[in-house]
Amino acid sequence: MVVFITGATAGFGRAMVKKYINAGDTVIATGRRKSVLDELRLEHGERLYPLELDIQNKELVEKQLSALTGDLKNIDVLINNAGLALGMDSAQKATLSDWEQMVDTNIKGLLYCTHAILPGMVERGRGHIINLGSVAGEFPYPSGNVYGATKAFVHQLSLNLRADLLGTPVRVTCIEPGMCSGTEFSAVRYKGDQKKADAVYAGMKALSAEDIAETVHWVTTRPPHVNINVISLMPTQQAFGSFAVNRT
Ligand code: NDP
Ligand code: 8X3
Repeated sequence: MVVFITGATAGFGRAMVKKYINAGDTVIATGRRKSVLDELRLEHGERLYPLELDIQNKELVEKQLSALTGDLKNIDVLINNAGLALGMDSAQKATLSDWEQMVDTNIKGLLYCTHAILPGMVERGRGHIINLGSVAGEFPYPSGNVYGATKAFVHQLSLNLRADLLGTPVRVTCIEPGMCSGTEFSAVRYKGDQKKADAVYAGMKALSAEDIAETVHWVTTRPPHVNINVISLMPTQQAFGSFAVNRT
């Protein structure tokens, strides 16, 4: 299979690269950090095709995707994984540029990649799109505001793609994890404050990037007649709380 992974330079994406390469697949690994992509190429060899890509840039996504040649054009699996949370402020205190970057990456970037790759999947009569949502797209929490909303978009888009793709063999799955440590997610959210980032996972065993890679790989290796719509997964040590009440 040819597997196209956004956000392959860290966290889930990097673990997925390893999983698919070890399974014998060809991986197009994308991200903004060229130095990390070069490292990945050295580590994994010629079945790893590095592609420097900022998914917020519509023209660049279209250009890079249309420049793929040979077998690399025939993408079997698109993993829309790149994404981020920025800031942990309540909505009334949040920074507008943080909101914009989350929308531009988690929503618009995902759409640019999907728009560029999906028609070819339908034409070739095979393909699978994996979208990385989050439990934050289903369950609201304080300061989750725009991040959670972008992931709610990812959830609904995934289901709506299924509706449009009925009658084609192309499959769509939304993977919605809870807390996952060992990635750059919280350091990015806290803008480099590693102490705050580490505190998020203190005293509990979170999911790992390998857990997510394993899940994604399992989803994409089901027989062609099976479409897993949504998988929501959490650490055993994470669950739901009660409604908040402001008593006066
Ligand atoms: P990381 O921060 O470790 O990795 C994010 C990846 O996205 C990096 O490879 C980064 O690469 C890439 N990326 C960010 N912005 C862009 C951009 N504009 N263009 C291209 N690539 C970009 O995060 P995780 O691995 O933890 O998270 C992966 C996905 O899973 C995200 O969508 C996240 O929202 C979601 N998720 C994470 C959870 C968690 O607890 N960790 C839980 C639930 C969902 P580079 O900087 O090189 O561009
Ligand atoms: C990341 C999981 O719980 O930090 O999407 O929102 S959470």
